[in-house]
Amino acid sequence: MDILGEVGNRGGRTARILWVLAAALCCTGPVNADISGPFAVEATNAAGTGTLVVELSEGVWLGQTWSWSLPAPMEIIAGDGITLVAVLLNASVFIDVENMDIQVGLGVLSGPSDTEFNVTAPLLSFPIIPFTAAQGRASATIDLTETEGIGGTAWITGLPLGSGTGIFLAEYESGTKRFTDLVGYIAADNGGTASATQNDPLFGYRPFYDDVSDLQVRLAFKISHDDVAFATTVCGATSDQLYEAGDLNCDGVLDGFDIDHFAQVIADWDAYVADHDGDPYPRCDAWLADVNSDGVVNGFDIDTFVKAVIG
Ligand SMILES: [Ca+2]
Ligand SMILES: [Ca+2]
Repeated sequence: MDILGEVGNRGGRTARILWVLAAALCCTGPVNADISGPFAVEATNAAGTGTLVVELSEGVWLGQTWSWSLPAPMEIIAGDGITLVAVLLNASVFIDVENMDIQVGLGVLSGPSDTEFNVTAPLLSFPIIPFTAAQGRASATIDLTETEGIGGTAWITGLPLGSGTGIFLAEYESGTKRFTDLVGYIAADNGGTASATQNDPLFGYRPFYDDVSDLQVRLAFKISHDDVAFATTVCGATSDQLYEAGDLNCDGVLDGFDIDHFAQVIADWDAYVADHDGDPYPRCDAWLADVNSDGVVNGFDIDTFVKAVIG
């Protein structure tokens, strides 16, 4: 029992403290949450490239939220200072820092040639949410209108063309990892309209299966010339424990299949950690073995675990 106690304590105290700290931060709101970087819209077509960059100082901070909206439609002009690339009909960003939510709205009129848009919202950072609790959601809606009415069609597609990449991207880890991408392609007939909505997941939140410490929303799309699109997207994260204590194989259920994994943690913490990093077993957290919640993983957890499995 002494040996097991040592196993539980060795190298684990610090981790436990960090884990408790992270949990405390999650449940009292991400006090160290912050946003960084500008809201940027870049439009490119045969006429050139034009950019709108909105710095954080241009938006409005209201308690735990930051927002900005375009006061009036705005022409996006190419680098030559003269040539029209596209028109921004509306644009708005709302970031709820406390609740880890980002909303972006955008209306564009494509230029005289097919136009690419790259839109990036500020990065929302927060204290790390461990993979055992990190969950996210994203939804997007787009309305497309064909404006010429002379036998034309309108289309809008994610970038790069043909890859199936969504128009809306919800990313994390400074944009290096993808949570989801939504709405790949829609089209409208001559003078007509088309719209699409997609939610991931359909309701509520789903696991990232990864540690998460920031979120970013991007829109990357190409739209046919002279056509109009209005897009809105929402992306958010939440911290909600996914696995109950004792679920040592992290399959979401506490049952007999956890016994071998629990026994391994108690006997050999390091071996458990090595085996549960995704190979050969799914990533899981050895601290879930602290079923009696005394802050230590050791033989004193066995009785509680057995009762939990049987009960
Ligand atoms: Ca299980
Ligand atoms: Ca314990």
